[in-house]
Parts: sequence; structure tokens; C-alpha cells
Amino acid sequence: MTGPGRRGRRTADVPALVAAARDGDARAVARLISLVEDASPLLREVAAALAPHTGHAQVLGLTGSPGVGKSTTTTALVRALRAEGKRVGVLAVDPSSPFSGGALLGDRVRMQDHAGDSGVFIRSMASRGHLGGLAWATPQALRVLDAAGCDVVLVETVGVGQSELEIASLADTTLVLVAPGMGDGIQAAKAGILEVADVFVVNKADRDGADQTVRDLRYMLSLGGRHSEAGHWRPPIVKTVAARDTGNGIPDVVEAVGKHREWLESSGESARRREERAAREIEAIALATLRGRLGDVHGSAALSALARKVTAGDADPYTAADELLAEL
Ligand SMILES: Nc1nc2c(ncn2[C@@H]2O[C@H](COP(=O)(O)OP(=O)(O)OP(=O)(O)O)[C@@H](O)[C@H]2O)c(=O)[nH]1
Ligand SMILES: [Mg+2]
Repeated sequence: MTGPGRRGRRTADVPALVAAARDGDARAVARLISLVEDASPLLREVAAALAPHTGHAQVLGLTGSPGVGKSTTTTALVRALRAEGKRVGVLAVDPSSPFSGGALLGDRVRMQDHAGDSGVFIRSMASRGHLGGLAWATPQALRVLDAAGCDVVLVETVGVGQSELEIASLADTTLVLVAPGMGDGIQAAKAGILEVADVFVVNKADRDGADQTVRDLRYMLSLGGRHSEAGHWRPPIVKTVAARDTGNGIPDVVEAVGKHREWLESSGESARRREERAAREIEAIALATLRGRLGDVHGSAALSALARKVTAGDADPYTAADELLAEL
């Protein structure tokens, strides 16, 4: 508990780090993200110091099947947003990977494009080492990037499983990427991705079948769901060739995101989403705290005593669980 690393972290000057991060110091940003990722003892102080500086960044989630072109599209979007003079953060999140940085190393290499640009912060996150899971760590990292003055934060998540959908729900605008000939349309419908998509991006539009994929998506959207209700946002479908240097279709993505943002503001959905996000965050922290306390209880004398009562038939397990919770 008192290793050199830990001691070093305890003595970190949080206000100075936050001030440096706000000035755009990439090392300070990285340090702060590490502090929140590792659930450092300074976590609470960091969270409190960040809070007054948050609420500015627009969070864009990118999700879709492996290999669909999320990283390539992210890189192209970073380039487009930098051209507009925006400060940009990128979080590459892999909920399934136990290796921090391993599977995402390729992303980092490709992102070297932006290395040396002080207006871009890039960070990979995997599930290893996150006490409360990525659902807990990702919003903390978002807060750091937000406080660091990022106008836009792009969150790339791998796959279309449940945890990816959870991370997608952190975003103000969620881009769902599909590619021709990957059977993505059908998979997407199964995974409930029609519900989370704010913008569909049919990437690899240089390949055969892109127009068919657009038609498939259009057809699926016509079948109903929350999008078809009056006053709701109807996700546009944009074709891109992200791999091309010219980033074909990328300006259309930027435009679609802008329109969605306008709708978010005018409909009040923006505030609703942000509140829901905060509620989940509070819940996740509370659950992690409870789990931690339960961990302390596991193997404790109090639990053993309750277990004896239950086996002896002196108490039912529900009553025993209530007693245990009351002790927390
Ligand atoms: N033909 C074509 N290839 C593309 C396009 N966009 C990306 N690719 C290629 O598709 C491959 C996968 O792209 P990535 O951006 O790594 O895809 P990803 O979705 O981030 O992949 P994971 O992170 O592994 O899930 C790469 O070889 C890209 O060069 C495109 O528009 N057209
Ligand atoms: Mg990728």
C-alpha cells in the first residue's frame, strides 16, 4: 500500500495538474487520466477539482463491428475537427480486452498522424485494472478531457455487445458504423443498435453493396422504433470512404453530427441525456463502493455468524442479507 508509486501519487499536486491540463499540457492530462483509471487515493480530490471545469465537451461515440473502420473514421474526424480549430480528445475503449493498450496498439500507431499536435489527446483504455469496470472509468476519463478544454471527445468502442452499448450511451451523439457485405445490417438490428444510433455511417462505400446497405438500413428504420415517433430524431445515413486521404463523406458526417447537436439542444434531449449519464455515473460509483464494502464483509465474523443462523434455520437468507446491509 505504501510502495513508491503510491506514495508518489499521494503527493501529486492535484490543483497544479488540473491547471496544467487546462493549459493543454498533454502530460498532465495523461497523469490525471491515470489517477482516475487506477482509482488512486487522490481520485476524490481529482474529481472535485475537475467538476467546475466540465460540461463543455461534446462527446461523440463511434461503435460498430470489428474492422468496420472506426479507427480510420476517428482519425479522419480528428483531422476535420482540427481543421476547424477544435481541441479534440480520443478515447479508444475495448471492454472485452484484458490487456491495457494491447489490442489497441494498432490504433495508437495509426493515430501517430496526430502525434505532436498539442490540440489532440489520445488515450486507450481496456478493462484490466479498472476496479469498477469501464462503465465507471470511462466517464471519469471523459471528465478529464472535458476539463482539459476539449471541444469534442471521440469515444471508439469495439464491437456491438451490451457493454459497448453502455459506453455508447455515454455519448451525446452515437455514430454506428456499418460496412457493405458484413451482414452488419442484420447484426445491428439484433443488437438493438437501431435504438442507439444517432447517425449511421456506411463506411467502405468504395466497395460493392454500399447502396444496398443504405437501403437495408432505411428499410429497418421504416419498421418503427423510437425514431419513428413524432418529434424524435431520425438518424441520417451517411456514406464514407474514411480510408481515402480526402476522407470522402467525412464532411457529411460532421454536418450530420452538427444537426443532431442542434436537435439535442432545441428538444431538451441534451440535458436529459446528460442527467441520465450523471445518474448512471453516481450509480456505478455507489455500486462499486458497496461492492468494496461487501468485499470487506466477505469472510468476516459478522457474515459467518449470519451464515450459522441460516444453516441452523434461525434466520432466512433474506433477513440475514438485510442485517448484513444494515451493517454496511
Ligand atoms: N476499402 C476501404 N477500407 C477501409 C475504409 N476504412 C477503413 N478501411 C480499412 O479497414 C481496415 C480496418 O479499419 P479500422 O479503422 O482499423 O477498423 P476498426 O473498426 O477500428 O477495427 P477494430 O478497432 O479492430 O474493431 C483497415 O485496413 C482500414 O484501412 C474504407 O473506407 N474503404
Ligand atoms: Mg479500431
